[in-house]
Amino acid sequence: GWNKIPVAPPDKILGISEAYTKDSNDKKINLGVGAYRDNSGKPIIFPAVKKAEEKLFASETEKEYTAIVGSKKYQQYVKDFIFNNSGKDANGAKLIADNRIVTAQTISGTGSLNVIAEFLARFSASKKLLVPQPTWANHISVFTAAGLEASYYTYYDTSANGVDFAGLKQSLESAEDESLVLLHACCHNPTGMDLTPEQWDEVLEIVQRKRFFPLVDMAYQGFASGDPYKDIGLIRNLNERVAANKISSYALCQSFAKNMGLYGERTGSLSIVTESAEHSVAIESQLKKLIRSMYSSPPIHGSKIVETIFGNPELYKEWLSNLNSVVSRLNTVRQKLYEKLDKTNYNWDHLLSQRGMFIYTGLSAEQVIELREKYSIYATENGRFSISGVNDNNVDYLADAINKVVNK
Ligand code: PLP
Ligand code: TYF
Repeated sequence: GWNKIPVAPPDKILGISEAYTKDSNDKKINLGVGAYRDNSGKPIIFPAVKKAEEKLFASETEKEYTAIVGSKKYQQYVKDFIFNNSGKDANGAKLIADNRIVTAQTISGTGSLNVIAEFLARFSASKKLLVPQPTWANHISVFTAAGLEASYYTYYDTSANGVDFAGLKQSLESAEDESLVLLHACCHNPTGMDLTPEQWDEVLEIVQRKRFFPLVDMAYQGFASGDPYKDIGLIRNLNERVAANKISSYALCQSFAKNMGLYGERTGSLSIVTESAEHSVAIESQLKKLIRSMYSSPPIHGSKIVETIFGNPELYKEWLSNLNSVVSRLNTVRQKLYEKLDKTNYNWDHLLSQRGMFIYTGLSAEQVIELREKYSIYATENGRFSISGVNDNNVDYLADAINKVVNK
């Protein structure tokens, strides 16, 4: 009977928001979930998105289902955006022209990860997936639910607050050939620490030699540099290797949640770069079969916003500028917090090398709990702080609390 169902623990990230909501302290700060807040602490709608919605409201005459893999228009815009780098990636452009990229609109990034996980569980010879230590906790949940076996490769050195590149290479070298390997395209979640282009090149040499299947997760395109086209170095490098027949195929899970602020619209994509146009036909047919039984077809409002923005040069420019402002504020806040932190007993330099929505403080779980219990500052116990929750009104309170907890 149902009375035997155990209570599942709350999600580690979303559980933080629930606890925050219940706190009555008016100084409380939510640094849990990675969702953008402006300088007054409020969520925003990108002005370009609002304008696209106005256009849609005026012109839409139906709410029919879209195709199982989304509209052709959406797929083309996404392919051009990511793989052709809007005309600047000749290798990617050729892959598109040769019908070697299958793209499906998915239920945001998480939905994309689910579809590829189910696909790999059915069709990949290897079920072994290597993920960075640490990674987004939901990666493990999604992949293991689909029946893949996730194991960690070294990524971060917590004592040095930086990437452990020697350890990373060594652990990839010692993994089984032909494994699946998850790579964060930029703004690694939770650490905010990315590899340099030279380091990516070394990693892809190993990936290539060991015939790993790269699975790229790109949830923060644009948040590393402020320009989405500058954040796809990994993809350009992969395309170059695919064009040279050194890597045969790879997959990319992408999301417009953060870089267009479409969070709840659940708008993203899955792309599989294939070995040939014939493979593409078979792979797309299998994706359709999978998606049909999972959720039949994706939601249309978010993808129409994307189509409207990409199809209108003015809105498109405005979107890029909206995104740039968001990223600038995050960088300003990062800098301000850094300046207010006491460096006598703790070196905070790593904050300045981290990019994206998070700072990975290096604080212990005990220190995070103390911040929560004494100061009503909410963050996940791995010491990841979502810095969009920081603003001019609370940065002093936050820095002061951290200084007290660190120096006690
Ligand atoms: N992957 C990573 C690393 C993320 O941090 C997120 C969201 O925070 C996602 C994927 C997917 O997010 P969404 O499903 O909202 O697109
Ligand atoms: O903060 C994070 O890392 C994410 C954010 O449906 C998130 O977990 C929240 C809800 C969701 C997808 C991602």
